[in-house]
Amino acid sequence: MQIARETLLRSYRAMRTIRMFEERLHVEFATGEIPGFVHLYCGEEASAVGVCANLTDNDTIASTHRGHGHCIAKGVGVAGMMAEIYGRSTGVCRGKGGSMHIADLACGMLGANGIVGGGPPLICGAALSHKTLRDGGVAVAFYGDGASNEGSTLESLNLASVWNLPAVFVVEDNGYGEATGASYACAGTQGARAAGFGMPYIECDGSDYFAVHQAAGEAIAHAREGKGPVMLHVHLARWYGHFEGDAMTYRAADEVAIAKRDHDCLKLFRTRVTEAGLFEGSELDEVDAAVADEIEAAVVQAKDDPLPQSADLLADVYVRY
Ligand SMILES: Cc1ncc(C[n+]2csc(CCOP(=O)(O)OP(=O)(O)O)c2C)c(N)n1
Ligand SMILES: [Mg+2]
Repeated sequence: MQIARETLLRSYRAMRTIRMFEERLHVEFATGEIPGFVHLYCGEEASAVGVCANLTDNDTIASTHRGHGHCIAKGVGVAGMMAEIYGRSTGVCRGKGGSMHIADLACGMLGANGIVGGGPPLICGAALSHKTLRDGGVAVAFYGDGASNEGSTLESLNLASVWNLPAVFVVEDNGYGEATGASYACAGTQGARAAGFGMPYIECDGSDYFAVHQAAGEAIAHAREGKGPVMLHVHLARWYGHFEGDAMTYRAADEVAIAKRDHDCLKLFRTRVTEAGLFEGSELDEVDAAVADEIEAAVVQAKDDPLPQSADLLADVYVRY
């Protein structure tokens, strides 16, 4: 499939933004200025971006505790995200959500989620809304291999199937749930699970933006055409620990080095588009420089922004319908 040049450039920028956002957080978190936990998405960028390149603001996604990449890929602003992570009142959730609860309904980002397996049920609700309102929207849940074993996830697969919902279940399989290997924790295969619930299953290499874009395009088109839910299984590697501070003693010494050398989605993307003559390396370097400036400005601003006032504690927390 031919992907428009503009889409490719936007996708490259989004992947680079995720990479630089996360690498900067890795440095900033170590200073102790960021409250709570952060879980970095570095190495997995092509999954969020390849999927979201097939979505519009009318489509909805639900994310995970490792959610920064999904937010950026769906169009949440970097400055508001950084301020949120620093707990500032200028953050997208006014500083009350933090890293694991970033949401921006204006662009269809229903939220990162500290509850493993929390996204799939939300996506059933969103998909039911799309179907009932006939607005043409598709709802996508990103969740990990660990989350794939949660009862809430398995119930959601069932519900989406029996209700024939316009939903896509993206299993981001990085091989670990915290320190536990997926080969130890996950029975059977993801494909057999999809088949068990009567839905199509597609798998792809998550380091290859083009492969993800193609596979997600097929899955999302299927759901959008009213043919029901699909499971998309994306194979990935995470470059940092489960959380910042994780010594990763459960991983082979060279595992991350090999992933960085052979499966870096940004390097692979650059090689492919420059060899095809679609972009000059210098054009992509300009994007990198612009993103670096954007991240720097976001960090400086976030550190300078005010904390929420205690009088605002309950504002925006409870909603009456
Ligand atoms: C319901 C629930 N159980 C356990 C946890 C603790 N926990 C946080 S992340 C995580 C592992 C999740 O693994 P996976 O779904 O593969 O996502 P990854 O971290 O690999 O991106 C666990 C067990 C939690 N936050 N919520
Ligand atoms: Mg995992």
